[in-house]
Formats: sequence, structure tokens, C-alpha cells
Amino acid sequence: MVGCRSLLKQIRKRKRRKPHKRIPKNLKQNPHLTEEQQQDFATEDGFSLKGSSPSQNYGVQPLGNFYLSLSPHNSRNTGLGNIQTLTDELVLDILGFLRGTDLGILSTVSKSFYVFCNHEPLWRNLVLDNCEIDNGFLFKGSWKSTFVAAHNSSFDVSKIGSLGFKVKDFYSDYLFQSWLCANLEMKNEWLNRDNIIRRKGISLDEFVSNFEEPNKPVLLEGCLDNWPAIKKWDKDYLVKICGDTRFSVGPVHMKLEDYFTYSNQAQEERPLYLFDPKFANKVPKLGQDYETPIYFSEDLFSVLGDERPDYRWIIIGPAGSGSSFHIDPNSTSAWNAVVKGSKKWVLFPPDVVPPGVHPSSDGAEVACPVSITEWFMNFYESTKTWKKKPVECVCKAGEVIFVPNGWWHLVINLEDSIAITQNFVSRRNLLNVLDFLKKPNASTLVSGTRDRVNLYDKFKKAIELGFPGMIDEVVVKDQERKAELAKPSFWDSVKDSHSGAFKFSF
Ligand SMILES: O=C(O)CCC(=O)C(=O)O
Repeated sequence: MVGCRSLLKQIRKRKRRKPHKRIPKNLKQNPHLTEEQQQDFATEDGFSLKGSSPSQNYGVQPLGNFYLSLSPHNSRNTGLGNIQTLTDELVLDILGFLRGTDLGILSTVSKSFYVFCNHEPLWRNLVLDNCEIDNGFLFKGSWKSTFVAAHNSSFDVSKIGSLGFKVKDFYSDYLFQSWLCANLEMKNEWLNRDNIIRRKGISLDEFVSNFEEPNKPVLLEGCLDNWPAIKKWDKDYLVKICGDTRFSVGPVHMKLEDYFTYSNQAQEERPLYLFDPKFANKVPKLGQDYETPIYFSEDLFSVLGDERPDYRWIIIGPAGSGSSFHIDPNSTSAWNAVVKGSKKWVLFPPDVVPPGVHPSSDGAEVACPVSITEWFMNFYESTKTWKKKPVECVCKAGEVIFVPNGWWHLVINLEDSIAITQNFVSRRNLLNVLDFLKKPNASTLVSGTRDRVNLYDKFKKAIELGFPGMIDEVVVKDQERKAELAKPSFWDSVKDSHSGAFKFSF
């Protein structure tokens, strides 16, 4: 019997998908699409499926096809009995309470349960919930196979994937879109908009006055040329030096070699992402293979020594993995250097909340109910007509992006990627960070450290000790900058008859 609390926890764990806004037009209008046909039609509409073979979709078609179908039955409903009136999300929420064996048995009850019970995210949750946090899992091509193999090592799971029957006349937007997002190639028009400012070989002063002080993103080329990582790091090298080391991957820690076994086969909507803040302690060699570019060398949190919040991460993921919209922690700025692969970036300035994103009023939580691919499908287009357009680019191996504090950003890997990112405080964002740490709800807002509430006092004291006068200096500078911004322009003072300034008279 599942308790109420665990029921709620499980429901919350599966991110909710908003009702779909757009299913690609041709996919929706063509009845009885087989997987192969879907592929053809998708291409016609500018949507195409990934080159590798698409994952199982058990014949699921978008609901729009039902209205053009010759059959009066949607086998989604007939096979669900009394619970057919529930939405797909609710049916899946309920199935999420079952153990793997029960899910397997239920899948034999009807065609409809067969499709629902084979929904891969259900098996993914079961694997992640049941595997030891510190042991991870060994991926076997699908989450269901992984679950079965973990529970019955003598079972030949290689057959599980190939047994996917196609169910006739099964229509569900939710399930179809989930499958589509896992298999969809990024459209060229999502990648082509590239309006970030690029700079190569600029001085530190130019960086500070043109980008850091005005808080604007920039893509920096050529500043990783001396990184040994650029020449050395690839999957084989990393497996050789730390294949047995456990890194943080979503909710589990897994051996790097096992993670690559997963990421080489993963074809899902939200692939697990390796994102580890302790990588340089675990494998000091990795820390020695790169250095902070000069533009970001001022790192004031270092005054806190071991008590500083997490600040650097190695990031590894397959195509399709990435980070959905967020603002970086503790009001820090960041740099993100691509060592292998490439990443599409979409950034919005602090005063523009991206479409489809719903931050809570205190900023402590961000509800972004859609996956990254779904965001591109449903929201990207609308930003084209916005007055404040997002800053966009594809950041390739050897390039670094500067992410100023407070900017919303979304990132998707376009191929297998390896990157290093660091968050930092310099004197240009020191006041923002101090203000952030001082907020009354610091205990929920501050992240990456255990002592969230006292971080403000500790940091301020350490800065006063290590850099006497710095805080006063930046306060004065900030007041001067604000006064400068508040000054009317020459044209405003000319127009304003009350200002007593020079006026035109005719
Ligand atoms: O996925 C990525 O590389 C972006 C990481 C990111 O946005 C972050 O660390 O804040």
C-alpha cells in the first residue's frame, strides 16, 4: 500500500508536461502514420528525426490523427476501462506507484496498458529509485531492460527492445510528444539565429568595460588555446584516467565508464547529465588540464577557502542533454568553456522572463514545465517578435561564453559534449552577491553550501579582512554609476522646460 506522502512525492518527481501547443502540422494531419511515415512527414514539415534509429513508439499517433481515422475507436480508451476518463498524465502518475513486476503484469492486460506500461520514464524512475545512490546502474539500451537486468541477471534483456509491438489506432498527444521530443533533431532555424557579440584577443580592460560592467554576454574565441584539456580530453582519455571514478549524475553517483555506456545509447527526452562540482578533488589531473581565462581571474569567493559555495563543474552529456532555463546561483556570473562538442545557448536579460518559465515570487523556485526540445517546439518561435530578443549562439569546442549575473539561460548539447563551467564573484558583481546573500529568505535561496544563513556575514568579514576598503569603493562606484544613469541626457534637458537648462527658442 502506498502512503499518501510517497504518492505525492512520486507525482511531483515526474515533471509535468503542459498540454501541447503545437504538434508538427503534417504529423497531426496524416492518419495511420507508421514510424517510417512519421519520419518522412516530419522532414517535409521542417522537423526531422535523429539519424540513429528512433526509439520504440508502439504505434502511438498524435490525437489529431484520430479525427481523420476511419476507425471510430481510440484503442487508448477501450483498453483502459474505467480510468479512460483520466488524462494521460494522471494515468501515468498512477502507474508510477507500481512496482516493476506489477507494471510488467499490467502491460499484458490490454493493448492500451501495454503502451502505457512501457512508457520509458516509468522505468527510468524505477531504476533511479531502486539503484543505490552510490552505485548507479548499468544501462542496457532501454530503461525497462536496465530494470529487468538489475533484478534478474540471468534474463536475456537484448530481446526486450525488439519486442515492441505496434498498437493500431492508439492516439495520445502526451505520449506522442514525449516520443517525438526524444527523437527529434534540432531544426536549422532553431540553430541559425546567432546574435551574440564575439571577441578574440581582447584585453582584460576591454572585457570589463564592454561586457562585465554593462552586464552583457559575450562569446570569447581563442582563449582556451593553451588548455591541455582541448588536446587531451575525449571519452577514451577520460575513461583511461578516471573511468572508475564516480561522478554526480542527476540523483546518482556513477562510474564515468558506466555513464558513457548510458550516454552512448540514450535516446530520451531529458537525458541524464553529468554535472560534478568535486571533479578536481576527485581527479586532480582534470583540474590541472585547464586554467581560468584571464577575464575571470578575480574570484572573491576564494576568501572563504573550503567554505566557499560550489563554484566549478565538469559537464558531460550526449546530444539532447542540457540545462533548462535558470539563473545562476547566488547572483554570481559564470563562464562556460566547451572542450568537446557544441552547445546551443539562448539567454534572456534579467528583466525578461523567458516564455514558458514561471519563477516563484521570491525567486526560490522556477517552474519550467517543458523539456528543452519541447520549449523549442512550443515557445521559441514567439520570441522572434519580442522587442527584447534573446541573445543566441552555438558555442563550439575552444570557445567560452560569459554569462553575466541575473541572465536567464537555456543550453542544449548538439553533440556529445564536455565542458567546464565556473561561477565567480568579481568586484563588478560583489554588491549583487552581497545583496543576494543578505535576503531574508537566504536559507532557501542560497545554494551550493551548507551554511546558507551565515554566508553573508562570513563573506563580508572575509572580504573586509582580505581586501580592506573594497566594499566602500564598489559602493561609491555604484552610486556614481546610478547618478550617471539618472542624469537627463542633453536632449532631455533641452526638452524639459522645468529643468532650467538651456532651451531652444524660436
Ligand atoms: O549545460 C550547460 O553546459 C550549461 C550549464 C549552466 O547553465 C550552468 O552551469 O549554469
